[in-house]
Amino acid sequence: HSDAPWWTSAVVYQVYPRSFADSDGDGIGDLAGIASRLDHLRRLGVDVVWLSPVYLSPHADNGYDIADYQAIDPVFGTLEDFDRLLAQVHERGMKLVMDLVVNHTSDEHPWFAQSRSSRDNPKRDWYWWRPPREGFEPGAPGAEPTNWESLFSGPAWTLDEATGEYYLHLFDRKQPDLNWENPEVRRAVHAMMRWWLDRGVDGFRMDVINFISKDPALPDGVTTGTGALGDGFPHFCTGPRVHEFLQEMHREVFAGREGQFLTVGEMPGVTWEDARLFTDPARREVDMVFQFEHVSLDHGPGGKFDPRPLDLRDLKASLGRWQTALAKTGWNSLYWNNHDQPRVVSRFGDDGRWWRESATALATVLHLHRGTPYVYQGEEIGMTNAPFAGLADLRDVESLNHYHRSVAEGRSPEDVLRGLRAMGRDNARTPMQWDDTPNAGFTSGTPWIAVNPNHTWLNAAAQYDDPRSVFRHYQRLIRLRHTKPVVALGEFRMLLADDPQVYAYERALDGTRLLVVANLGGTGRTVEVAPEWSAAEVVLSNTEPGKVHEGQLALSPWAALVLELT
Ligand code: TEU
Repeated sequence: HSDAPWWTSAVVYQVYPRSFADSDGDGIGDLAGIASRLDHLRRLGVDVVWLSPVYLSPHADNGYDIADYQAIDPVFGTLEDFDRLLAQVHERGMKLVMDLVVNHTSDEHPWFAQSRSSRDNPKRDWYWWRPPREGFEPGAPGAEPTNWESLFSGPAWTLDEATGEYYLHLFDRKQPDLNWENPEVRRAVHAMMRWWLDRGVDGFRMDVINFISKDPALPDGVTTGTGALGDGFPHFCTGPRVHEFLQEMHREVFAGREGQFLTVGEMPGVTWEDARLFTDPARREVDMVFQFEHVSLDHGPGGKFDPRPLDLRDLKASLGRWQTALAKTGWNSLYWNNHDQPRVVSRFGDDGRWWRESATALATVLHLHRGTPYVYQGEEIGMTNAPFAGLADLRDVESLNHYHRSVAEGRSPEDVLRGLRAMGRDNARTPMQWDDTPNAGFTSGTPWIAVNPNHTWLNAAAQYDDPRSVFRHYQRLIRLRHTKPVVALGEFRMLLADDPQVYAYERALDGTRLLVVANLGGTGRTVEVAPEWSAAEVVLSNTEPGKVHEGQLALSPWAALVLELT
């Protein structure tokens, strides 16, 4: 298996710089703070650090709105700080991957400032400008060029009074979409990427990269109900030229360079059929993608802020389908959490009585699939959702836009808040809990978003030396991937697909077999397993492991174990 790419046995750790570690007491995390905590990552054993955006930004969307791709935002430090951090990451044998946010820029990027300045500015065509809908005055209700709804609520078009035209923004109005049809735009992006690779970075996580090719006809989307906005998704998700654009990027940026890079495309709405194309090595597009199917299964009829309980059978069917689809061609990435998702132990686990057991059981299930696992900061210590009391505690533009629009439409504030508490992105963005001091060791100042009060007992310092801790369990899972080829490369076979409480599967490679069994519920369960497993070795367990006896295995609440047969 020596020809398998290095990232098949690697684990990636995502740092959300704003909330990781603050070195200067301004309440916002920074590059020097990250540098001061690299030993935590070494201890955990991860191979790659992915940094969410640290570029110059007005922070309308916490850095996913970039005003200069080649400058570090002063709130995070300087380019010298960045170079120092990169060197320190490399000294510890890890790689550093940057976030690449090129579907859109900030409206404060000089490119957009020029583009909006006049209809005949040379950069006008770098963004999507359109006149009002035929027969409508600029600014009149319904005058937007298409009926698309923004992913952050409201119309996806904003009128710019100066020239009387609208610009497209799939996200916030401060995030105008770049026009990838224009080859100058693509060349500027490629040059910027080469500049970062020349500095020594090891790859890119590409933000909503399957949105960069829009159907240039810009058709209206389907609406549900009168006066409702339309669904533009079919017209910008995995659009007509996206594969061409990614192949071109690969040629222009990566071809002929020494190095062991990692590219991962974030792709909301991507299907496994498309994912196989995106990650087929022969096509030279990206190494792997972030898909969204498994984190949409608990969305209710009203969307993500109207959650419903997860049916474990749906999760198994979904993740199992992706395992099968990318078994021969392509590669999966594996994640429960990132800066956009609520905390998994609160979402699919039990952050009360079975906190430790459910955090470790969920980790076990995820990490032993075939694919590259991603750990989001705080997940490795079992951080939970935050007890947001009200609107004043929230910071996220998606949540705030959703709140204001829903309340304006007549929904009760308490009802809207309930959805935000369960699903809002701020749950993932509270400061990293290093220790039990007043600000959890995150800052000496006032944190930009409140620290979760449970940091008094839930923190990294309390877990390093406790062999049963969530942290130590993640450490063991990462080591298993590094040391056992069957974890990285073995074939995957789902077991007990119809069981609503137990997640079980087998991995196999060259005569080595692993059995992963997890009880994802708060009651004890007994499951049937093939009798040969009674002779197997327990390689990992989050509780006192049961034994296979006459083909039966007893599992306590949230018990997870891994057996190996050679
Ligand atoms: O997110 C893309 C995305 O579609 C969602 O995950 C998004 O966070 C939202 O919750 C949809 O309901 C990426 C980034 O990860 C996110 O932080 C940015 O806000 C977004 O793109 C725009 O750059």
